[in-house]
Amino acid sequence: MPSITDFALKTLRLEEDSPDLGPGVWIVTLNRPDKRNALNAEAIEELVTLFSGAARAGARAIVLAAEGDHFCAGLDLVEHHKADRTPAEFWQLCLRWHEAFNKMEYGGVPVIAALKGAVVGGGLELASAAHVRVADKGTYFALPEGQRGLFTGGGATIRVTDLIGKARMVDMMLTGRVYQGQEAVDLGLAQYLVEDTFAHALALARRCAENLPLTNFAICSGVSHMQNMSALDAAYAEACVAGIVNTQPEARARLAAFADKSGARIRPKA
Ligand code: 1HE
Repeated sequence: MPSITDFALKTLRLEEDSPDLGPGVWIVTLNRPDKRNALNAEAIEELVTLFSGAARAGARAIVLAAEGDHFCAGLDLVEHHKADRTPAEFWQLCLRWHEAFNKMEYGGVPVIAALKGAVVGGGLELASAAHVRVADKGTYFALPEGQRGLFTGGGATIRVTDLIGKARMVDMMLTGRVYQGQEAVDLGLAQYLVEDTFAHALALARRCAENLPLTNFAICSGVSHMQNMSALDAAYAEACVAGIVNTQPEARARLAAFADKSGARIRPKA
């Protein structure tokens, strides 16, 4: 089977297995800064490839970063305009967006998005498929689809609505409302507001990479799957996943450390 590093990426940059990053920590960088990292069809295919294979290729945590001043300007509107797509063609394209973002959300590897500047339209759809979003004071979130005569096609109706609720989602789409700063964090669009989003995302990724891979796999796929189920089925699935994860032999040393009092205790922040 070809390795991820065999693919010549054009719209993304991948750094992996660097001693500077830590074992299993990958950096995936959106790399079309001249186009504000707008997602063309090629970028979506590269995201599908990368996130489909990351777990099997040994990724233990991924920072999703961006080159330039903006995280992502969403759908490549110029490509879309020039392609003059039919409804069927755009439907198919949206399925590839879903494939890419589902591979991120359900792929089992923690993805930490280091946000900055515009996180708009499809850029917000991409960010909302990450497990953790880190923003700075210049980061802003919007869904300009309404203004452009468009509709979301990369999962915002599901993921952004999950994050902020239906009423705010519809308001963002109808009125072009922009959220930023602490308000965006309070609403759930990001979990952290920091000075240096890349440094913070990398620190979080390193911390996640210290967890056992099976535990991360369960967190970064199980929680999402269980949300899609009825409460009764989710409880059953949770017990089943816990049955596997909580008896993994790799966890025994960690449990032994707690039992012999050498393991770290959980304390409130100083
Ligand atoms: C683009 C795109 C793009 C920039 N597609 N080329 N998304 C939007 O409606 C957001 C559209 N973009 C913007 O509002 C602004 O570009 C930004 C706020 C993100 C950045 O502004 P700025 O002043 O730094 O850059 P700019 O001068 O507007 O653009 C610089 C270049 O990036 C320019 O290309 P150039 O070749 O003329 O230099 C722009 O054309 C290009 N560029 N954004 C294509 N989005 C699955 S459905 C999802 C539906 C959606 O995502 S709709 C929301 C689309």
